[in-house]
Amino acid sequence: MAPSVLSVRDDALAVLERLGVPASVHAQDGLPARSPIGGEVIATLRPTSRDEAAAAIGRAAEAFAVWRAVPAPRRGELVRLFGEELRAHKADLGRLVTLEAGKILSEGLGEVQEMIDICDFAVGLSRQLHGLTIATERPEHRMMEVWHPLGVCGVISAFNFPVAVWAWNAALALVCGDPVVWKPSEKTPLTALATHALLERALARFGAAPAGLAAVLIGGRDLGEDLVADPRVALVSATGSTAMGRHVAPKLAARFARAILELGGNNAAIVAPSADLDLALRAIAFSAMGTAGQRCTTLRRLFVHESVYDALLPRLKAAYGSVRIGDPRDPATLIGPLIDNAAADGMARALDEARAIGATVHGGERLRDIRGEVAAYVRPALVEMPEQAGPMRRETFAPILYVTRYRDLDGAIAAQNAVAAGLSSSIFTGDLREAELFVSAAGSDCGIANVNIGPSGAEIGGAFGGEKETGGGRESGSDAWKGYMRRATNTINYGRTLPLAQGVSFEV
Ligand code: UN1
Repeated sequence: MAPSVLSVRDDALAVLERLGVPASVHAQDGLPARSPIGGEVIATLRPTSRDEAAAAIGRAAEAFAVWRAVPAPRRGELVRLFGEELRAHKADLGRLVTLEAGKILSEGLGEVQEMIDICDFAVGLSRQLHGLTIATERPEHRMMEVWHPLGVCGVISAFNFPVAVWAWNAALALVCGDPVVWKPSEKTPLTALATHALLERALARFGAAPAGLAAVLIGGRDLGEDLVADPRVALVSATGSTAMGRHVAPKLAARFARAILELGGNNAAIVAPSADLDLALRAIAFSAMGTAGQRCTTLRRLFVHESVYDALLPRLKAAYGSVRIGDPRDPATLIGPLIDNAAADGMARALDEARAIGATVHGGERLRDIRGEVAAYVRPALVEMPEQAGPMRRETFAPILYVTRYRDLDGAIAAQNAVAAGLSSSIFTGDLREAELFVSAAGSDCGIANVNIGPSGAEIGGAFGGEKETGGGRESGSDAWKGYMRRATNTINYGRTLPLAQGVSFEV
């Protein structure tokens, strides 16, 4: 389908129809769903009322009583069918991600691939929700732990990964026996509805799932607040800003609900003297400029050893000056629009602040000739900083890469760790000692620490998340599934005596 033939709106409406999103979502006055490509309204959606949200949570709680008793491998079958739907509709859903979130086509498709991958992972996991058998100190006893479904899982997701991050949570939650109630970003409701429509197809093919097992709430912040406050929601997995996490975490803690928080990142890379500069250049370009700098894992700070600074910087500047920016539907484009004007304004403010403390800014200008005032296209900014200070110390959700020189690696690692967030990090080096130091306990303090690849683009097989103000939650691979289940320790006495632990004697 040639991008020039259809308007963004017609393109999106055709995709929505093919994906089976019911026409009833289109309302006269309601929430506008906009495309960042040209700022146009694609559809107007009827928001979910708070009563409807409460009812959806109630249905999910009822579904839990049924779903938790379905054998886990059977639950995996539902996720397998959902993965099949995603495979069959990858092109359409990927395109909708491009149209609604502004990602370039290959990243839109990549997002759906990430959903497929987590479904595959979860299907395998559905036969591996293992507990331990533990040596007991008492004769004729056996001690073991069992993992049980936890309850209704609320998912609050952000615009930048409008569907993949939900899938990381939902695929695991569903095999773990938990219903899922989803509050997507109000900036990306259409991809959420399309994903939900595909899940409904899988549910119909599965046949035996309880009604209310999965729901999507379309609307603003109040619906997220309701998920956080509702005692029937056992776990809330929330992705977004640290400010959002600071608001949500105490509310969940107050009712002892579980939280999985994936908040801000201020991710760094270190380029050491022995780095392969060709490789580092490509990794930096993708990590810092890809997705228009709007990934949680985007590279935002670069520490370059003084011996290679003058070799690397001109090449980086050339890459920043020549990267193709424009309509993300054009296969030649590498950088699409920012999500909205507010994002472009935030970027401009951060660059002004950097200039005021002596930085040299390359690029970073608003490109008003691409789609005028409504769409927010910018040239990514490469900012040479005299030292780590000012806006370099915080996350601005835009393509800004702050660069500074370093002399010794310990100092660079300390500087890397000296910010509030702790999501992702990397080092480019050919020196084994440097690489090992970086990934050691004395090295990067982030949840993700890479060697010779950039900080963004994590695979689903690893646990995803970070420390400090990133929130400490883990999603996706490894044993992140344990966050969606409750652990019971069982001790079973198959003898005829009652030995007490710790040698206590209590004869009555
Ligand atoms: C996010 O930016 O919210 O590592 C998630 C990555 C992706 C996920 C990012 N797999 O960049």
